[in-house]
Order: sequence, then structure tokens, then C-alpha cells
Amino acid sequence: MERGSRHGISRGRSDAASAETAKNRKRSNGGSRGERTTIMATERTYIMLKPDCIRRGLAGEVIARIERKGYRLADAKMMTLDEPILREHYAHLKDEPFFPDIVEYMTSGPVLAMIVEGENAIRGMRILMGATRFEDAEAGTIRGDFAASTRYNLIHGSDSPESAEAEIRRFFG
Ligand code: IDP
Ligand code: MG
Repeated sequence: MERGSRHGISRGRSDAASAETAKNRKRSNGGSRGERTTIMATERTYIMLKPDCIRRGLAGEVIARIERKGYRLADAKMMTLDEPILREHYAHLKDEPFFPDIVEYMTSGPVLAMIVEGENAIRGMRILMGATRFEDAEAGTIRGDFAASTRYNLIHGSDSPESAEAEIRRFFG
């Protein structure tokens, strides 16, 4: 299930936008009469290549996809995570029966923590990553192409501007 938010994308705006906003507004494919618009915004999102991605030697492939999309690596570092930071990062899942398995997986090897920057990068990275559930992740997405398991998917990406801000602070201080 794709649970990413639709922040940063606005449809059906009809208000008189300021000159500055209008400059940044681009008509989307969906609206020949301009009834649908997309607000272009440079965003930073927190992306993490999970232990299987590093173990399987797929970091280069995944980063290449991110860069080919037009996003830029603003920062990156290898990290080994511990349970306390995972309890924070995955607080929304702490009562799930599979939470101990997530901790086991995410502490099983190093991760590559990254800040990725670009136009609408938060939503855009969620699209590039594919759906959370492996059976829903479409071919052509990172999860769809490289993972046959929900738990052992290869990549994390922030799901909203609020998450991106909190996660960048959590992992990059
Ligand atoms: P997301 O990674 O697409 O944002 P979340 O719901 O935030 O999805 O879940 C975080 C991570 O927890 C997933 O990437 C996956 O590794 C693991 N996870 C989520 N749901 C399940 C599940 O039903 N079974 C096993 N692992 C899960
Ligand atoms: Mg998530």
C-alpha cells in the first residue's frame, strides 16, 4: 500500500496566486484548461539504503536511479543503527508483531543514510521507491525490481514534509 502523502501537489487551485507563486507554478499534463496545477518546490527528503541493499551490492544501482531521475545527493554517510534510534524512526510500527524483526533486520548490517534534494523530491522518491507491500510494488520501481519481501525491502524514504524534516534531523543532526 502506498502511504505517501500528497503534500507539495495541489489540484484545482483557482485563487489569484502571487506573482512569485505563479512563477513557480507549472501546468500539469492533466489540465488543458489549467484546472489542475502542480506546485514545483525544491525539497529535501531522507533516504536510507537498508542493510540488504548494501549486502547485495545494489547501492550504486539505486543511487544511479535517483540521480537519473534528476535528484541530487546533498549528504550521505554509512551508519550502523541501534534499537533506540529504530524505536524513534519506526515509532508508528512499535506495536506491530513484526517490529522485533524490523529491528533485527535494520541492525544486521550498515545502512547508507542520505539527504536527497530536488523538485518535489519527497513524493517523487516515494514513487521511484514503489509501494510498501512487495506484492503491490510495480516493476520499474526500486522495490518492484529488487525485493520479493515487504520486510526486506531495500530502501526507506520520508512519507511527508514533516517526516522528512524530523528524519533529516534524527540522522544528520
Ligand atoms: P514505508 O517503508 O513504505 O514507509 P512503513 O509502513 O513506514 O512503510 O513501514 C516501514 C518498514 O517496516 C517497511 O519498509 C518494511 O521494511 C517494514 N514493514 C512494514 N509493514 C510490514 C509488514 O506487514 N510485515 C513486515 N515488515 C513490514
Ligand atoms: Mg514509512
